[in-house]
Amino acid sequence: MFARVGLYGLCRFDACKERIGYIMASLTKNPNVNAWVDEMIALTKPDKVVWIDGSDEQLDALRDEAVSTGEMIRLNQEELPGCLYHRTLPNDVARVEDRTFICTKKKEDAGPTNNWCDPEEMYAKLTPMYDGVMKGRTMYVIPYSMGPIGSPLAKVGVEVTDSIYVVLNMDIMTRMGAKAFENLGDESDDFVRGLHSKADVDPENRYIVQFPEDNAIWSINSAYGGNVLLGKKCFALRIASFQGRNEGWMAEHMLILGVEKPDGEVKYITAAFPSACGKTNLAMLIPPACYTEKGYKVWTVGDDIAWLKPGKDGRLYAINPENGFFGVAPGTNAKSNFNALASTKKNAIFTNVAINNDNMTVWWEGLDKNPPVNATEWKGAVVNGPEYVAEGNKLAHPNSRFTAPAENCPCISPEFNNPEGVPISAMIFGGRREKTTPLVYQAFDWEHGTFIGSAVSSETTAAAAGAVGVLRHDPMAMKPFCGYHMGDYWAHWIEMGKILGDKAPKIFNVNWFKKDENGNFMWPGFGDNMRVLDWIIKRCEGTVDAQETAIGYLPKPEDIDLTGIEDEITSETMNKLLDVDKDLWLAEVAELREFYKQFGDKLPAEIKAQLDALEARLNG
Ligand code: OXD
Ligand code: MN
Repeated sequence: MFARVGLYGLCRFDACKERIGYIMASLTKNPNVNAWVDEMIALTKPDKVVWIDGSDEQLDALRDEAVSTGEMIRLNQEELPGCLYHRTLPNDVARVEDRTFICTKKKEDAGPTNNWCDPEEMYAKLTPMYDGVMKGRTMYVIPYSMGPIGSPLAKVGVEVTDSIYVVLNMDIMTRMGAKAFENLGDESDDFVRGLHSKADVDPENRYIVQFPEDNAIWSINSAYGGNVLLGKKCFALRIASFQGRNEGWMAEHMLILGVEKPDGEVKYITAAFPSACGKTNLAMLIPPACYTEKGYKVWTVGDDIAWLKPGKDGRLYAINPENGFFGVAPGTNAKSNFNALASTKKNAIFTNVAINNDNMTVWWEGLDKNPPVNATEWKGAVVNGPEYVAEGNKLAHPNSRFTAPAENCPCISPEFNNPEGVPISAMIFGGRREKTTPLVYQAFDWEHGTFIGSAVSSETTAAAAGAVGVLRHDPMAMKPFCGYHMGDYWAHWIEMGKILGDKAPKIFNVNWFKKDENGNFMWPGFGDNMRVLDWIIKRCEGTVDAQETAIGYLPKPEDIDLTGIEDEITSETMNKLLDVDKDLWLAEVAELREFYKQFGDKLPAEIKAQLDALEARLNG
């Protein structure tokens, strides 16, 4: 069934050699990889080990196996060719921040925003849990590259897992298979070691643990994407942010998009918003007619993660380390995000959405107004969709997901695979804020922009377990993802600004979610966000003026192009969207002062000075 099956000659553990009947031969001569995989085999004791070479033949066999065991369901192959469905346990539907740890030797290196445990203690706690956990199961050894193969910014990981779902998702989300070892070579030890077992999917013993000093990730008792696709949050953000600090680059929770102007020039922008605040939508935006008619176009480079490094010309360049999108399904429709929906039409995996049993297609809240009558809801019960919804139930879990190959995306950037990345002109921060934060404003300079990033807060969503709608601080949208002390992270940002000097991208803050006194959103969002991007680009080019306020540079109302939506956005609404309310901002300053206290001595003096300066300007 598999491409290469044979006796595994490299196993250095006699006990495991005896017990394991057959194992696929290792795909690499790299002794560091082989020694580590041997160690993981000895620990978890799988019945069988399969190295993932990434061939179609092998992946097809795995798909068939997952379908035959019921782990996955094959969807309508005419309407959704190559698409599969998977459902996780109801207790396992989101990232679990309270069970996510950064294990550095010194507690202060993890900082107050991370759960910390001494690495020795954590290894001692987890090792017995992994001991023999793969007995009766197959271990899949997944080599993968984060970033285009051959890119100087790319990095290699190896994940061992007992889940075919993980293998098939990693195939979409990363450059997976033997080719990843080409990047690593036969000697290097520079790869991230990821150990995953779904074990019993026991929430009480669920752990998502990063050991940044060991380049290692251990995840157990979960099968939900954000906890188990170890290339994504665990590696490309938590471990990579730690690596980036040591190596002079940045790993950020940011989308990357290119705006092509009528003259053909493309300006690249990154944006950091907390989970489920519309990064995928902004990354794939379709501009309103008044822009497309002039020849504007938006290209997607990434929707979730950016790795950024100064290039030879001194500018900041970004790659998307991922190869696909792990997007939130509910709310995605032809109007909100045509391109994301189009990306899910082939070779995609759907997790925890609803199934239309009549034609084996998928449905979620916000897809359209017609829930399927003969539906299977996300937990697996067959229900009458319209009645079920009318009773106030959700057919799809609010954090249900699609995993879709980037190459499916109609607006994927021609630079997506460029190993050098794309040069960044602007970086945007934002969150969901009903009040206080205006539609858009620009930082005075990089240091002020770093302060603005450190002050990001947002009303919570369903992407992480816990209450929804509560305001929480989420600096740079990295609170759940920064692999080291947040104060050191801000210092690294300030340091990067010094290196970039006047070539640094300009920094902005946006808020698509401001509400009026009746609780209605004032800004239409989605494609209309192009109007804000346009102002941002003009600011980068120095072709539009701004009003200097206490919080930064704000647009003059007439400089946001409202062609086609003048009726919706009256000048009164625009004034409210751009309002800077002194009292609300002074309350924000007081609240930030409290928030920063936890960082103690590690709060960079520059951030403190920015806060003081903001207060003085507000009072001035
Ligand atoms: C995600 C998240 O899945 O941020 O991207 O939670
Ligand atoms: Mn994310």
